[in-house]
Amino acid sequence: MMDDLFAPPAGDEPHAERLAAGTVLLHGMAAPLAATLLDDIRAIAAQAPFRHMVTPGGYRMGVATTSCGELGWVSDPHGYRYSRLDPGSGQPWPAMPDSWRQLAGDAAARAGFAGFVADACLINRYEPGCKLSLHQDKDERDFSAPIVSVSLGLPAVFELGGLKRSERCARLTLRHGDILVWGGPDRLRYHGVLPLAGGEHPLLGACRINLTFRRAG
Ligand SMILES: O=C(O)CCC(=O)C(=O)O
Repeated sequence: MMDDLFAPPAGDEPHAERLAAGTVLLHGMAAPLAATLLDDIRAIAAQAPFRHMVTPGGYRMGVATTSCGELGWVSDPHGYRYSRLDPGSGQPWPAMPDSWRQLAGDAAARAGFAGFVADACLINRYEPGCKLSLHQDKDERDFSAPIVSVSLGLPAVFELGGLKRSERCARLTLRHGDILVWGGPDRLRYHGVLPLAGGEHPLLGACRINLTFRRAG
């Protein structure tokens, strides 16, 4: 892992906080790019609108999702999986902006995972009250690549558990511009998001958007 990780941030370097052997929180790293990310999200959602997917158990998800990249995450009564086509339109998912792939690769490298090239980005939109239950990200083909998760808008309380659902969760607040990276020994940690508290973010209003970059295929 990187020796300089705990050094005070120099210049524009984000402050990196190691939370576990393979988990690093990059405070505010995406904040300078937020306006561009939001423009891109609007363009992606114009092609592939946010929707509330249905879980294999038949529940409508409270979090609204869309995707970009070669693969998009989908859920329906047949299960969770990645698909090259948006089931809503039958068309390929919108391309992932190069700047997004770069940001995710830079964040992964800062966290000690050099060479990360995302092929999927799940875009989650939370409104106050929305939560994401504790789960593992295990629909990807290869677990050697980390997960890179960018938070925008209202703050959220993220639960970081262990490799078993029963393990106690740590709680951390993810704020606008934060990037959380987990991989290596932490790649299959359970995680989730507590119900989003109300509020008004200057850029996003009463909403939080999370971009989750993965190497899925
Ligand atoms: O919104 C978040 O911070 C986490 C998203 C997540 O866990 C997921 O998409 O699997």
